[in-house]
Amino acid sequence: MRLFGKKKERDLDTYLEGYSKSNNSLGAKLTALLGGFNGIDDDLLEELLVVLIEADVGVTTSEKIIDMLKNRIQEKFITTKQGCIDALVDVMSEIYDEENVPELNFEKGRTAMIMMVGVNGSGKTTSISKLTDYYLRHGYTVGLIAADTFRAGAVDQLVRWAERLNVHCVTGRENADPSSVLVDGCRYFKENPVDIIIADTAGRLQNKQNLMKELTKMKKVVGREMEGEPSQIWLTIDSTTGQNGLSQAALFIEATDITGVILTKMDGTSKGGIVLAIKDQYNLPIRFITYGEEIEAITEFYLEGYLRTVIEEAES
Ligand SMILES: Nc1nc2c(ncn2[C@@H]2O[C@H](COP(=O)(O)OP(=O)(O)OP(=O)(O)O)[C@@H](O)[C@H]2O)c(=O)[nH]1
Ligand SMILES: [Mg+2]
Repeated sequence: MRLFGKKKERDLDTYLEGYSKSNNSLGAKLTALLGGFNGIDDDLLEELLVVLIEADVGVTTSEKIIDMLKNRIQEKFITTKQGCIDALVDVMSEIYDEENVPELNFEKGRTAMIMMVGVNGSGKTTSISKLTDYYLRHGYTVGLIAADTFRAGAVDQLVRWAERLNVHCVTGRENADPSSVLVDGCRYFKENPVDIIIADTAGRLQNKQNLMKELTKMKKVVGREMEGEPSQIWLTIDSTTGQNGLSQAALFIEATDITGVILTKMDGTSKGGIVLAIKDQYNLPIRFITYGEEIEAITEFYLEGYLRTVIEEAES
């Protein structure tokens, strides 16, 4: 089994603790299917395809996985349940292709910006507070910009978090142009530097043209103030909304240069397979998963942790 490349140095136990709180129904479904294992045949592969589709892997990616698995089984004369699981893990690793995911390169003493985008209620503001806490715990200084000027109460929500976490939050008036708040924020943090600025944005789903126009403008004004920024534009996707949520999120993917995904609400009815669909269909890495409303309920994503939770039960 190709478990796993470059991130071995991390503490896997701490990591898995986060995952164990996340729902694991791709794993549960695999366990159920492989529990009755009596040989590899077309029926098994057909049932496996259904399991993947039901677990939100998406039809295209699921079919690709089954094709790759079939080839591997033939090439390597695989006949056992363990052989089948190992081959499936290999195929899933190949689909996710973690080795080609660029490392995040935040540096202490140099300012970078993460701009958070995503549909209403997908978890942007909550994830920003979790990320702030996470990066503070890792020794970075953090500042916030409340550029969601659209929804009443959105600014207050972020300001309350900023107060709790003792970081500065730049705000604008309700209904102000979000780009002008971003400019104010960039200028404030030029005078009062932090390592990571995280900007909240409005999640309303306009038509694609408007969304594109607004996101393009936001990115441009930030770039004008701080060269090369925002270097990260992260999209929050509510993992409980499955393929439906994914197609809404796709509007944002088409509208701007998303660099990563925060997969939220993994403690809910999420089926987990969406990880593979997002990476395969949009070539976007999952940067973090969140799994609860508490501030600590966030963990950096990496493939080994994910695949272990998917396969561990099936192996036993
Ligand atoms: N169970 C659970 N709930 C979450 C998680 N992340 C966010 N939520 C909840 O989801 C709801 C929406 O989260 P927000 O962070 O306000 O979402 P948003 O994207 O900022 O929404 P808008 O500002 O309306 O665009 C809140 O009730 C959060 O508490 C999570 O990981 N698990
Ligand atoms: Mg919000």
